[in-house]
Amino acid sequence: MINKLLVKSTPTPALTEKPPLGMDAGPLVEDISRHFNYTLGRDKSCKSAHYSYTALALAVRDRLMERWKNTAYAYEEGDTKRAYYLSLEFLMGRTFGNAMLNLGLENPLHEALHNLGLDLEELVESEPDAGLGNGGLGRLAACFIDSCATLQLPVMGYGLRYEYGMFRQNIEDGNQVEEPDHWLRNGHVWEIERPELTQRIRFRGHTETQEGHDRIKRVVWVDTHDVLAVPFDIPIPGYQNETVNTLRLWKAGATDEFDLGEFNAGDYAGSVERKNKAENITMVLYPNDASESGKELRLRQQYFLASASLQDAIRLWIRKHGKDFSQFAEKNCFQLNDTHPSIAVAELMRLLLDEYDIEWNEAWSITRHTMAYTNHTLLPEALERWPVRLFRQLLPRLLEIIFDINARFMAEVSNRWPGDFDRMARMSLIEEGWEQQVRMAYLAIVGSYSVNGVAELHSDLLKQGLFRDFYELWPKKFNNKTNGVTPRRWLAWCNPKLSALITETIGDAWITDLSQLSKLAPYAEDAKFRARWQQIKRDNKVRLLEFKKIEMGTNGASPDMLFDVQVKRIHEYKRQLLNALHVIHLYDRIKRGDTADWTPRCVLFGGKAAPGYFMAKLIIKLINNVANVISKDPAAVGLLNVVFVPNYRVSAMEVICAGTDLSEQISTAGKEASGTGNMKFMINGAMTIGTLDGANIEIREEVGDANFFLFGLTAEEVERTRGNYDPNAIIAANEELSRVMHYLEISHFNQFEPNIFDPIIHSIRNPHDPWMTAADFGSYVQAQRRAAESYLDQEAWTKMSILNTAASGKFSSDRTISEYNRDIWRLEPVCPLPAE
Ligand code: 26Q
Repeated sequence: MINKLLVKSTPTPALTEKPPLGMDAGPLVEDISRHFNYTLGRDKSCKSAHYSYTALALAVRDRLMERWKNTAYAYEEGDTKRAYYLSLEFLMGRTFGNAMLNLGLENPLHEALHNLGLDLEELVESEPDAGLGNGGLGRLAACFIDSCATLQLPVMGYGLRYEYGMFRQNIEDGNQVEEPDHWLRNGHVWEIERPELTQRIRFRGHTETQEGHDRIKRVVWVDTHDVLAVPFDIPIPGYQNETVNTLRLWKAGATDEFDLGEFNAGDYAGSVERKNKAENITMVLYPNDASESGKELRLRQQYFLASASLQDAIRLWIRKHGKDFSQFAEKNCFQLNDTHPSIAVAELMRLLLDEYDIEWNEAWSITRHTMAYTNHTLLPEALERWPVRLFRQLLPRLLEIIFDINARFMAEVSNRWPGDFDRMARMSLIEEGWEQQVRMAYLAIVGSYSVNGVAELHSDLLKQGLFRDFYELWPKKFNNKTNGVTPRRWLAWCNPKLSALITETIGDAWITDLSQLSKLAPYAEDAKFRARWQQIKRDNKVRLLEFKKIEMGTNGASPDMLFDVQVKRIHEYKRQLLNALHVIHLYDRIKRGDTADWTPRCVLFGGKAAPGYFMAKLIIKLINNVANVISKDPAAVGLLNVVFVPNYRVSAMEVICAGTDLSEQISTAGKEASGTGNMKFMINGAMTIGTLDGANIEIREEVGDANFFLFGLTAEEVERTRGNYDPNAIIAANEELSRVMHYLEISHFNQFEPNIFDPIIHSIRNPHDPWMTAADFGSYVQAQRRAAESYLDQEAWTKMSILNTAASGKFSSDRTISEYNRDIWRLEPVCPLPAE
């Protein structure tokens, strides 16, 4: 039934043999117009850029197909080990520019579009972002699969094809208003549906023990409510290397049984309802970047992804090796992007035990040698837990397996620490309490052979804190993989002018070996080179101002101002509030006339708040109100410009990071696992103002402390200060902070909205403020002063900018992925046959 869409007749050579497609302007022109006229059926009356874009994208997609197939054949024939990146999020942004760059089609396409009288930029802009992620973790997955393809590693991404991605953010009256992001409305040219690879996913029902013909007792999971998982494949081209990997996204659909059974029984509405319920699973991305507790639909999504992906990987295995799993662990690895897909540990056990008749010890050994887990958070409250009650209802067989895993694990703990019952309770996969909960991080750790953090500090803190007991038990499991970002999107594509200058100066090897950027360092001393570097930054600032104008119609900033930028999800620990307090302080200085040697500044904020996160939304409102008051005050004109850019997203960052002078990385130390925006800014020549948190530490290490504006308590000092933190004393002792608080307390920014910012005032004055905003205000303001003064010496600033880019090589995701491969996956690179 699942396979009814399979084409029965075997493709003939006549069907599959085709001449290679030309990579020059001529054949491109032909194909673009063929797609426009015939595939899409448009004519000269069609005015919408969308169809021109689609025709263009189809012509480029055609040129990926041959390479895509050849890559698949090479993996299949090579029979080498493969890795699968399981993630609930892939924040891909736009695809076209990246495909064009990686295929080496930039020049011929420019020519082709010129001949067709089309404007490339307009077409590029008409592609909607694929916003299938919240922020850092989802964008990291996107950078990683780009690097895997560039390194020619046999890695497939598995994710969900949400109908609605990250919501669109409007700002109304200073408040965030969410709008659904129906990104698939006009079709998605980059995906290929593969109904023939559909998988069946089971939910609910109950388990029974049955005796088979062979007299062996087996657990069966019966009376289930099944849902189909249909894969949609997206090509992931490597950089000019013939490899095209696959991102496989699952869409949920109803099985036919629903319709038939209930329809015939006369329950039409009931059957449609069930169909909806099935399709709901991949309807929408959860817009929280910390866990959303207890939501059944979210658990359904997680299991749906894990089960479909594992069944698919096993299908690939069986096609080649039959049902012999003895080599499975040596040839397969599943990298779990946080705990979100960690139910995969129990699901692989279920498949091996119940579907393939493997006994427990062997199944467990296979599982433990196949799974690897990456942690992305240090906030204990963000560790995923699911109520046992919900698990029992939705996934009864998986709960049994988790209990079995736990029983054996508890025996192991008690063996190692006899009589240490506290430790057993601490380490149990099941948290006791008024409601039992499954601790997903512990399931992931117990079921994996590798556990990694995403920056040195983060990995160390995991070992000392959150996962200490597990580290004592299995020290060798724990490792660090400092994050990185792809230099293709985050320099070559988003900053064409700087890329051209770099290539002219040191050649183009940096595109696949970012450490080459260190060759730029000597040029920091070259005045002519500096002048060109500075001019490019200025051009990029002009481009950013244009973008800002298009997005929000405002003005008032000039490209000569210091562009001071904080764009990321809105979170208390990321301390946008601290930045806002500094802005108020600058405004206060202007009002007091303390503007000698002033550095004109444009402070740009952007980011989305989780729709249910009250404080984050209030911080957005505060920033907008402050921006509004400042923009209306003639005293601030030319000195200070504050903007909140609505609907921050991947394609916005491409413009923003190229035009930034100062990158704000100001989280409370010990809270930001890594950060990756910090790396994008650095690569594009921004200076960082930041705390010793996440990857900031490594950024500073690479660039040297003279080229980094450091401030704030260390992670250790933060923890030591807790318990005797007295923000009110700090405020009283700091005149500048007192004045800032005064502005807030007299409602200067909310004159007609009484008391709305009281919760913010209280949070700053609260001795239990976990983010210790007041503690770092003084040193933050000093660091900002140093930055402002440095900026006045444009020659010195430009030197630092060059040195930042030159020192950013470490932060390529190619380096990160090479380390994942060296230490965790151990895959051989595979070269596909070249397309003719
Ligand atoms: C979990 C359960 C239910 C609903 C939502 C979630 C959920 C979704 C997304 C929990 C967390 C996230 C995202 C986390 C995230 O983006 N973390 C960031 O990961 C980056 C890549 O490693 C780091 O650089 C950042 O420091 C980290 O905050």
